[in-house]
Amino acid sequence: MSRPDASPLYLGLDLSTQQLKARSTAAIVVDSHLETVAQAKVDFDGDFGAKYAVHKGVHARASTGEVYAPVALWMDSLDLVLARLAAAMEPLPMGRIAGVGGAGQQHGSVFWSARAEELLAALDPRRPLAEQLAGALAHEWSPNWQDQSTQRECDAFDAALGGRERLAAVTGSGAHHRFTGTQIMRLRRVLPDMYARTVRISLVSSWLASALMGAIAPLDVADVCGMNLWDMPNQRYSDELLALAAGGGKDDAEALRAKLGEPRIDGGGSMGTISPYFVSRYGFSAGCQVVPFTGDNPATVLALPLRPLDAIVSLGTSTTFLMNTPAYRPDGAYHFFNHPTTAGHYMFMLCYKNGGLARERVRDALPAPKEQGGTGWETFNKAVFDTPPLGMSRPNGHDRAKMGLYFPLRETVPNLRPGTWRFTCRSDGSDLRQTNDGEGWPAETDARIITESQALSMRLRSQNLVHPPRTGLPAQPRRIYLVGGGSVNPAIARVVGDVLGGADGVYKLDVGGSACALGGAYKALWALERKDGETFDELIAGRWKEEGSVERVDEGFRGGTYQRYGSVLGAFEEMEKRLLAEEHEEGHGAGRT
Ligand code: XUL
Repeated sequence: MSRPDASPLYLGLDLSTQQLKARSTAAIVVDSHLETVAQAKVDFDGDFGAKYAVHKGVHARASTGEVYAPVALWMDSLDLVLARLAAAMEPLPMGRIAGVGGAGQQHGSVFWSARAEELLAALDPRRPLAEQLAGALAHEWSPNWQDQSTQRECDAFDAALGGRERLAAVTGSGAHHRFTGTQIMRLRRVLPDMYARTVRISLVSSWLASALMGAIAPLDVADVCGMNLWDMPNQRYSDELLALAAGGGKDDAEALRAKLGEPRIDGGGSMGTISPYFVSRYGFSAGCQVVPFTGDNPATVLALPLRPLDAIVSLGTSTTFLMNTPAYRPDGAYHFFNHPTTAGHYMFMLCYKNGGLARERVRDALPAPKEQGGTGWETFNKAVFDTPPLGMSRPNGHDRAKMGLYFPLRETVPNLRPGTWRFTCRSDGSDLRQTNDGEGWPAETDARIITESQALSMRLRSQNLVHPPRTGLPAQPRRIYLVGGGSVNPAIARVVGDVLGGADGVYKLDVGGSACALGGAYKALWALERKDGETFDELIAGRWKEEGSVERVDEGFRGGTYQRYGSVLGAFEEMEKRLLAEEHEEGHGAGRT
């Protein structure tokens, strides 16, 4: 009789609002060879919409800009996703799961009461979490990353150290509505009793780890950087910023430091074993380890062996550009976080508001083909392929390069009001001019220009982080991985390759439902199986099978074309500067996202 397989399995959980379509909790179990053996999912609206009256997993209050989620919904989701997972694992026992890792939406926070530790430690496996942990919360809501209620606090944060760029130099980001420091500062102002009752504050990632451990888990090394409170160059909380969020005084700052607790600097290893609640209720083994959980974006860079010089472009409703880099070059328009696993490395992130939605608007404005009722992506893609780079039919003649900004929503990168602007310049980037309304170009040209301009913005902001991948090549990423809804679009893949290059090509990353849950599972594997000094990338690269995980969708770097875009990069930056200056003069530059 053959002995049952007892080799270890690793579970990754994701609690976020940004999964491809669903706002959900996802669970993925992998084996030591990175093969997925089981998956389960809970949909916040579909499974709990009636009980919690949430829309896309949250409540929104238009009058204040607040967006927040009921923490009890996450407790119910955790119970349900594990029940579904245990069923999906059959006939494999949950007891083979050696480690749990995972991800939570960034910036969101949970405010614990004085009874938290006691209630977490005494969970009764016969009753659901939500029934037992209500008293563990000082605030039943968690501010969500889509919240916009903290303008006043953002202004204070940006001013605190002598300007937004200085704040970015210290914390890796300028002030943002969603960042936890500004959220804590506001909640202290509007709910002072709640703040006073709060004994500990978790981020969503450490909240999830806490629930699983039955004890409050430390904040994670990458996620702690999404608060505007962590001093990146010195790798400690900023005393000034703690004091600002906490109410001014030194004692207030110390009280907030105690509520947050010191983060765990090692992204690997174990934080402790899983709580007996999950052992009795779902069949986990008592020795199952909980590893540090991280933010959903940091977890995404762990869904594959992402080397320095590789980039991920996530093409959803919004666009996110992620890189693993040893360089720290902060700027008020983007983000640097500590890398979730590799000390001395950073995760660079650009977060655009206007991505897929803006492209859809351009698509819908295209003349509809006669045989169809409306315009689809085929029409958009044909227009992209039929239009030459920068819309220049005769690049060496008198044709001018075309570029534009298409922002249905107020953008963060750069911080510019909604609008559509079209510009042209000479092929060497000189003589930049705005086209007047009505004398622009045909709608078909917009399809190419919006796609290029979105990529040009990413190239502009990442240019100082890349170097030549091989002698003889210009500085550029080595590989570019596309994820999200837009990653299946061949025209976007082509333009990404044209503009951003990618010496080893452009790839579509196919990680199933949740890149973050997968990243969490890989992180658990690395955290528990790493040898002395073995990095995440080394361990995962050794076991990763490209086949089935990625598909090459474009050759990437094309000599000549790549340089042509390089020639107009300065003009692109100048276009943004002019529009920012215009907005400043008109005096409506107050918004921020
Ligand atoms: C990143 C951000 C979002 C959330 C989504 O700064 O706010 O991507 O992490 O869950």
